[in-house]
Amino acid sequence: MSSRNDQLFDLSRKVIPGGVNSPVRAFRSVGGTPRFFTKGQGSRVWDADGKSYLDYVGSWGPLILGHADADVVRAVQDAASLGLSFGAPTEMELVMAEKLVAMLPSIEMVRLVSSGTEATMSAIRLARGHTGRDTLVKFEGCYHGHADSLLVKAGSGLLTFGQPSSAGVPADCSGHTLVLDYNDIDQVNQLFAEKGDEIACVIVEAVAGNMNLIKPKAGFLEALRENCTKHGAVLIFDEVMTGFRVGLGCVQGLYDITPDLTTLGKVIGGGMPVGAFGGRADIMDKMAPLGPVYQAGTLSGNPVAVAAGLKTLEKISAPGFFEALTARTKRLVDGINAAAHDAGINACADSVGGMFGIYFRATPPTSYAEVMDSDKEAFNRFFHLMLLEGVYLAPSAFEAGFVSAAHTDADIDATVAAAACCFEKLAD
Ligand code: KE4
Repeated sequence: MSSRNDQLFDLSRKVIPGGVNSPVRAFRSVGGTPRFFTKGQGSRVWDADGKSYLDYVGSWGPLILGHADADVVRAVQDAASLGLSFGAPTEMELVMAEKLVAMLPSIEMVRLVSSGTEATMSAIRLARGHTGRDTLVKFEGCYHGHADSLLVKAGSGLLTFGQPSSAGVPADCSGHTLVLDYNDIDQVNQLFAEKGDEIACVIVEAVAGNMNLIKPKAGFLEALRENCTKHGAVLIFDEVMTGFRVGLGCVQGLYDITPDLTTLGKVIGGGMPVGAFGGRADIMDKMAPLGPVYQAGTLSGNPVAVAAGLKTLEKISAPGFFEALTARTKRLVDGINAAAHDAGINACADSVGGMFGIYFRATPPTSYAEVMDSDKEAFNRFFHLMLLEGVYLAPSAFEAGFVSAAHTDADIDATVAAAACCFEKLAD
């Protein structure tokens, strides 16, 4: 008898492309039927068949407090009871803006939007408007949302412009985007030496999480900062995923690098749709209605969504929050490393703050090529074995995982035990 997940997936595919509202949810990378969740509470989610899972996706990062945090839910209910949206300024979004300015020294001014894609798309347009230049630099394997200029794969050579990575993106749109190798300092220096005065901005996941978790090599972020400063290009840290996930100071605080603009999302919405872009006031002043760079949004700064984000930011600012989250994530990673070693499986794990990566290769990758060199098929088998054990990982070998404050040591230990069992099965 087919499960309720199967039934719902069959029905969804009749009216929603691929049965999902975002492609990664469709399990195409790992195979099988996506789980339709009916409820989340703390560290757990329940699917349409009533099976529960320890959740390490957390809606792809936002749920740093866990599912249905009572304080966040109450903040949403209280805000909603006063009206869902006004399309006019509210004090709630002022409080959020002041909070972000207070939390991140690099942010002097900020604009709220409704998604990470809106944040990065707007930041790139702003950088182009500010510099009067068109060329955008990104890194292969980094994902910054689905704006046309970002759906670009590397050109045939370092200095050749990218080609569209999606149908529907005009070549002349991607033709302003250069794609470099993440962590390749020589490429950055060479590009700027040859084209520095043409570059409007560099956008980077300062800690990458969309090709699994990859940390910046020593000197990589510094090279971006120095070259952008020298050539008048705007350095954009896309912290949509890492913002208030790796620490209260974000990646820019961990590595003490000051970007010119920062994009945020996920955690600042606490599970509701909030994105933001902000940074140097002299750049942000170019935004309409002040300046010539246009951007807008019906629900930008929505007070109900912002209420969820503000309560989340308030709770993660509690003393010791990130020390505890980082330690718990490290407990998971250390347990997985030990289990893989004991089972003789060529796999490892690594973490930064409350996010982690599991890699089917001997060592954590430092580049896109190394990520591609991992055993994707082994990950896919592991993913499904863990699903059977009641552990829900990101349904792709090329995604990071997330621990929440609701995950207990017992949850972590149960997850490690499940991983050990799955590694043993893989070794058979
Ligand atoms: P959204 O438009 O999905 O809110 O944000 C886009 C985005 C921008 N920048 C970074 C660094 C991001 O990680 C994202 C979105 N992350 C993916 C997870 N890999 C969202 C999941 C999905 O696409 O469904």
